[in-house]
Formats: sequence, structure tokens, C-alpha cells
Amino acid sequence: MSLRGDYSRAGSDFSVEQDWEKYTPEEHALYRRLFERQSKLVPRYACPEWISAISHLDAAREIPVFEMISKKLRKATGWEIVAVPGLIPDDAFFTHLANRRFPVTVWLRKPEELDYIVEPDVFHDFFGHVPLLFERVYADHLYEYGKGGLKAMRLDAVKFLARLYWFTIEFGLVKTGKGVRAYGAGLMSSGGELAYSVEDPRPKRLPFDLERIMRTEYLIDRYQDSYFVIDSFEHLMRETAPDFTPLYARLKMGTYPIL
Ligand code: HBI
Ligand code: FE
Repeated sequence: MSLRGDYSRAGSDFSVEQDWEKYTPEEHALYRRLFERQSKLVPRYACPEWISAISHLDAAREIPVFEMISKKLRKATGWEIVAVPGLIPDDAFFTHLANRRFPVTVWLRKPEELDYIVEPDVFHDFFGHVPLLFERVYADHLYEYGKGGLKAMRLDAVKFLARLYWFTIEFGLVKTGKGVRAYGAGLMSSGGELAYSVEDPRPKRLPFDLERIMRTEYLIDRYQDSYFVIDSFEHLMRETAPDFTPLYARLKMGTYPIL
């Protein structure tokens, strides 16, 4: 796969300078348009933790200066943002998470990609992922996920762990007092799938089930057929705390039917 970011200036950890001055007025305007569109959906479809976090970020007007956000994040949960050229190798990605650094892509999609892009851009990474890094339990979970990723690499089981990330951090739903709400970044940054995931009658909304998630292949080019619903971030933390080594071994046997 060829990636569209500029990797020529990336360090060994794949970090780059954000070069905020290089964004054009048109890019800031497109970011603002995306931000405004999603913001209209948020009160109805996002989980309360996400809504409360975004209100402290002052990130609606233009593409944010990552360092300004990192200052607030460090105080809140010890996380910071690191600028990257786009998707980075698994080991670099997991190493950042295991050090409480969240990689955020520097480039923004083109106007003709308003509704769909293949690779994550700054809007997806920032709007989708960063607000929940202010939530202590979620932030701790992602740190544990990073450590778990490095371990999964040693056990040759990243394929299974990536499914957990997909069905939680990217496309997860959570129960709230007002009904099911979205917390996954792929949902939060999507113009169509956010409402679809929460209220369309077609997809399945299954209770969180670690083993089932790790047996479920995901779709990268259309809306999901199934979403998994956690009770709370504490619930997610608890369910993913055990050592996955025996589970990985069973999954690799492949003797169970794909659910
Ligand atoms: N790199 N920038 C970036 N963002 C991701 O979400 C990402 C990545 N590299 C690897 C990766 N995700 C996945 O393979 C792991 O979450 C499993
Ligand atoms: Fe993402």
C-alpha cells in the first residue's frame, strides 16, 4: 500500500513537526466545515464524556496547534499529541501509546473527500480520538492497549488485537442513561455512520464480548454490520485487563466457527 503522507522527514519514531503555519486558509475552512457538520450530530449521538471534553478544547475555528492541546492533556491525564505523517508501523504506533503519546496525522483531506477517506487524516485523528484522551479511564485503557500491542507483536497476534481496537476505539458504542451512544473515533468523525451506528435498525448492537470481537473480521470500506456496546469505560478496562496469551493461542487454533 502506498501512503500519501510525507515520510521523508520523519524521525525513527515516525514523528514530524506539525508545521502549523503551512496550513492554508482553505484547509482551515474545510476543517471548520467538518467540525461544524459533526458538531450538529454530537448532542444526539455522542457519549457525554466526549461532549464534555470537546467543550474545553477551543478547536472549532481552525486546525488546532497540537502543542496547545498537549499542554491541556498533560495536565488532565498525562497524555500528549505527537504529529505523524499518517499511518505508521505497528511497533511505532504501539510504542507511542505505551508512552501516553497519541499519534495525530498532520495532513487534511481534500474538499472532494468530505464524506470518505481511506487513510486517517487530521480531522479523524483529532476530532475522533483526542477528546476522549481527557477521560481518565479511557486514557488509561489506551495506554494499556499500547503495552498489549507490543506484547501481541511478540506473540504474533496483532491481527486479533487490532480487531479489539477496531470494535472499541474506532467503532465502539456505550450504554448511557439516555440510551446507546457512540465513543469510537471512526463514528465520531463520520458524517453518516455516527447516526447509523446509534439508531439505524439494520446493524446488530451486541454486548461487548472480547472473544467474539477477536473472531470477527471487520469491514474497512462500508458501514459495519455489527457494533459492540460497552457498559462504561470501567467495563471496557475490566474486560480487557486479563492476559490474552491463552486466548490468542485458542484463536490461532481456529477450531471455532467465525461468529
Ligand atoms: N498509525 N497513525 C496511525 N494510526 C493508527 O490508528 C494506526 C497506525 N498504525 C497501526 C495501527 N493503527 C493498527 O495496526 C493498530 O491499531 C493495530
Ligand atoms: Fe482512528
